[in-house]
Amino acid sequence: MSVHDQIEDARAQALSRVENAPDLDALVAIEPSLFGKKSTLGGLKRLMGQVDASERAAIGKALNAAQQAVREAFDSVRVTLAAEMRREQLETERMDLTEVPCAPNLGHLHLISQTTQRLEDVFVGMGFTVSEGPEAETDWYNFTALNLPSWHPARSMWDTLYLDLGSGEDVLLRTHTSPVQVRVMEQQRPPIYTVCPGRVFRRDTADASHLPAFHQIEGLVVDEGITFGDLAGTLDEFTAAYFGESIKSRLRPSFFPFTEPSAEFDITCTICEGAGCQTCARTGWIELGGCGVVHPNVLSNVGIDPECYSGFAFGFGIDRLALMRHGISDLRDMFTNDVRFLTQF
Ligand code: FA5
Repeated sequence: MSVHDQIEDARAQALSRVENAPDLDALVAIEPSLFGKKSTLGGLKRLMGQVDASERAAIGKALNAAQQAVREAFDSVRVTLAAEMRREQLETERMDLTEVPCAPNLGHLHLISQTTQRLEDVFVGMGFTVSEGPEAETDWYNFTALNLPSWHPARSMWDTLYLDLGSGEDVLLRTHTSPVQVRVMEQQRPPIYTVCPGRVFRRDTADASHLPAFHQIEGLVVDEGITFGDLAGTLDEFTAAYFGESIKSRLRPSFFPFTEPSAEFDITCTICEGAGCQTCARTGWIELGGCGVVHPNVLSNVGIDPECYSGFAFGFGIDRLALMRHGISDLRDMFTNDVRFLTQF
């Protein structure tokens, strides 16, 4: 075959490969084999040295023309394939912004809010109302009115965070929900049956069962002839309604300046089922709250006659209630905001 025929053949083959490239990626992949040194036309160029000198100019011209024709075809096909690819992309990746996806990834109430609502439901079902009070409190409501005058050593039971407001250490972040009791009794006369949920603050180091900012629900009953037996019965009812019949609870003698007698309310640790673990400090029990018969001094401080009325009060940790109900082993998990944890509830 003459050199001219070989050039023509190589040109036709190259053009055919260009025109039959199925997409842009395939076209770009064959580029080196069309124009590189190892391409057929490149190989023919290397034969130029062996061609008769009289023919060299004509063959060189034919080779250049063939290469140029292949390059022009290549560039034109590349533009067409790129436009095609862009059109396909626009078609497949098109977003219809006029339509809202049918299952948007909605958030939901935090476990603590859900728990608070459930607790409120349980107590409302038992005839209680729901009351609220401020998180920044005065010394009077958080301590003094609760039978804890400034010199009382039991103030050290609560590691208090004071706010740089008012005079001296008068304004603080409430250390418990008990100040709401005082506010309710100031505004309402007995009979009082109320629960007061809310956030409280202490200088406590965070661990599996402690947080520096946590939640409590306070309960307060003031009426004629209320006794410790009413308290015990109410807590039994509550435990069965909230945890189910299988969970055991107990009352342990304790001390709170605003109740007399006072008790600590514990339930079987649901993590280890009583065997002892890190969450229950190896005791098998978890302390959920304190309770007792309202001290006569507290009633007198708000102008309720302790000779006519008596009452009981309790204050439970909501975070610990949620921990026990859902078998969570570490309170800190609730507030690290890991979506994998939060979406489970
Ligand atoms: C009180 O705060 C009393 N006001 C409770 C009370 C109310 C007693 C009415 C009598 C009458 P105490 O400091 O024990 O008590 O806290 C009550 C509950 O809050 C604890 O049992 C526990 O469940 C929870 N709690 C206490 N500290 C923390 C903390 N750092 N993190 C999470 N929960 C806590």
